[in-house]
Amino acid sequence: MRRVLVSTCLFAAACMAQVKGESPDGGGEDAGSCARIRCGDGRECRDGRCIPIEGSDSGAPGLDAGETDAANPDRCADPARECEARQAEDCVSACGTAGTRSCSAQCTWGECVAEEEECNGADDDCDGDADEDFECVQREVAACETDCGSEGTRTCDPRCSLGECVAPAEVCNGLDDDCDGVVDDGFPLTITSSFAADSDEWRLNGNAYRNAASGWIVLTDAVDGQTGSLILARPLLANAFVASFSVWIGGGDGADGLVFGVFDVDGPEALGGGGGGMGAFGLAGYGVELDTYENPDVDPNANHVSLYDTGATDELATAADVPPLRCSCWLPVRVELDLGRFIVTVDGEQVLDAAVPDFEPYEAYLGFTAATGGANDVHAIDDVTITFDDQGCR
Ligand SMILES: [Ca+2]
Ligand SMILES: [Ca+2]
Ligand SMILES: [Ca+2]
Ligand SMILES: [Ca+2]
Repeated sequence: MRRVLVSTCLFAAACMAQVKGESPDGGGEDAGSCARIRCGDGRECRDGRCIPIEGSDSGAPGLDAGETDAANPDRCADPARECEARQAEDCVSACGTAGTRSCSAQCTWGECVAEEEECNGADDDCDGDADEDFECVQREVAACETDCGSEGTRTCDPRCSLGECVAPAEVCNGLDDDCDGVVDDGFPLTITSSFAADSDEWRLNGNAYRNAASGWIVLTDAVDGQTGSLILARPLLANAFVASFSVWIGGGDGADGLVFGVFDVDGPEALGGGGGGMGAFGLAGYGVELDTYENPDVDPNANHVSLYDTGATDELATAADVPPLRCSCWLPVRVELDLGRFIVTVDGEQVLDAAVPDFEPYEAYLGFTAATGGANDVHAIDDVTITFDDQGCR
């Protein structure tokens, strides 16, 4: 009964008086009730206030008795009004961010007000700048100068605080980019050769040739008086490396042996003296010999490994008890150089660990030499891998 009355005489004070059963002249405690305005959708006027109708889902704040009424009764009473006074709602701001708008006293929506700036990489408050109230724009990366003067990068963290200036990776430019105190360092290099095809990476000298059918390098055949070498075509800094390769020695009557050299020479045409010189004699530098012929007064036996000065042929260290070198098989050999210290492994067995006194790294031509004399063997090389930790800019 009450709702029927409200719906048929919405805006008249007299009608409200009917509802409340009081005098239609608007006097007494009824004065200023919500009878003169229309409560919003889902609301009804009760005891002078607009309150939600029971069961309605409208939560919009309403209008107290006497408000808006005086300010603009016509507009707020208009069924086409935009909103209820004091109402507020979410909206999309002019720059597309979330905002809020409030209903004016004239029951029209006010401007959508953007939220305050937050640290989120976006321009929340529509002033054209993102995260301008913070130290930096979230996750933005900016250039900075590192402690060593190179150009680094600095990333704005999730809390809009500037992170550390991070140095870049080292590049070849004559500068210490990564601030480790060394210019143009940290360039590893690996050389891998299977000799399956001709390559300019290595130079063949003397009697050496590539066995094209089999894909390996023959330094000497089992023929007396041969000398051959296989030398990397470019010089590399002999500082620290690991070289692994396979050697094949046999097929003849046993001479003279094979050398892995770190030659301090002018070019890849290096080829030293034959016979007991094993193709390395006279070439400056250091080498590891696999010696298969006992030269009287010089060698301990016909199956030994030595570290020696190839220029002076002085043996610096010798291992006389080593696996058979003339096995007519592919024998794996590993030579590790670490600033003058040579560690040699033959067929999985470490045979030598010796240092060159006062070693200083030098630009070296790495390679292999071998020779025959009055006796001979096939000396062959295959599957070479040489790994350097750091070769600088090359
Ligand atoms: Ca902003
Ligand atoms: Ca922001
Ligand atoms: Ca550096
Ligand atoms: Ca650099």
